[in-house]
Amino acid sequence: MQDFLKNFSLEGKVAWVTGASYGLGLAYATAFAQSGATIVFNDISKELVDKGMAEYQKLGIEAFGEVCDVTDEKQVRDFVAKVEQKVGTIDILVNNAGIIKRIPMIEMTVEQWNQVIDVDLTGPFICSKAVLPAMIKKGSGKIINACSMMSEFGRETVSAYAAAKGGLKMLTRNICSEYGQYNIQCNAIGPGYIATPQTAPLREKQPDGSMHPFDRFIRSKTPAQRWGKTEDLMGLAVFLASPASDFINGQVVYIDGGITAYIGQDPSNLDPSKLED
Ligand code: NAP
Ligand code: GCO
Repeated sequence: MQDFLKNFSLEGKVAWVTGASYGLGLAYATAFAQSGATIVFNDISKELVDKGMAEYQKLGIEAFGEVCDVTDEKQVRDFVAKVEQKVGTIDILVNNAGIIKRIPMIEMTVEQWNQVIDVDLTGPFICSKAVLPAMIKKGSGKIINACSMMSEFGRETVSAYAAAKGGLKMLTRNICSEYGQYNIQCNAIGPGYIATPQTAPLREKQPDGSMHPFDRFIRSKTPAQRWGKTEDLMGLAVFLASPASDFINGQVVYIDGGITAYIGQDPSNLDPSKLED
């Protein structure tokens, strides 16, 4: 029987994770490196790239990292050209870079709306468009998009983010539709609520030391009654980046502790003393 586990290896692959100086991107890149891939990443500022490089060095990972704004097509094209020259053809792209603005829609300016759409939806379009020609030529490739609970659900104050993540679900399906014939798979990771800097404001303790109301709410909606950890998503990222998932295409895989399957319970039923941080 073929050594099945080799299907999960990323040996010899070049993986580009956007916005990967910290948070989920750093976790994905770390998992890829530990599975044999060469890591390439970008972030929006030199300070963040330097921070990311230091993190990767601490982890024993030799990464290629540069400043690149995913909303700027020239910067992205130049970045990809430099990677192809210095590292090699990009086999795996994770469109991880993202922002969120929590503002009631009628108070949100068009500029604020466009900033979120540009990073969270147009950025993945620009980065995918930059790597697809070489993937087509190579006859293989993996694109993994960072979808979200908000690819399926709305909630107050995140109109631009939800619109972007809903659009990203359909971009995932469209890349699958157009390029699946070249042995290119485009899927998405749909995290639930994960403890990263992006969600820190939703978990901050109240002045009296009590739980943030949203923290209690999310735990009441999650069968696991906890926030996700970045480590929780590493296995799925490697799976979707590896040959083991070659016949999966156009899918959003939710990794959310059960939120999307559960109607939730009365938040007042939760005993904070029994909840995992
Ligand atoms: P994060 O902590 O905010 O990290 C996002 C990274 O992307 C940051 O380094 C950020 O830099 C960078 N970035 C922002 N704009 C950029 C641009 N124009 N070009 C290049 N890099 C840019 O986010 P996260 O929590 O790790 O989440 C990563 C992805 O997963 C995001 O797309 C997010 O929407 C999605 N997601 C997160 C969760 C969650 O619960 N955390 C759940 C579902 C989906 P700055 O520090 O300057 O912003
Ligand atoms: C919010 C959160 C969410 C998470 C994630 C959930 O304000 O509701 O930031 O949007 O980041 O996208 O899957």
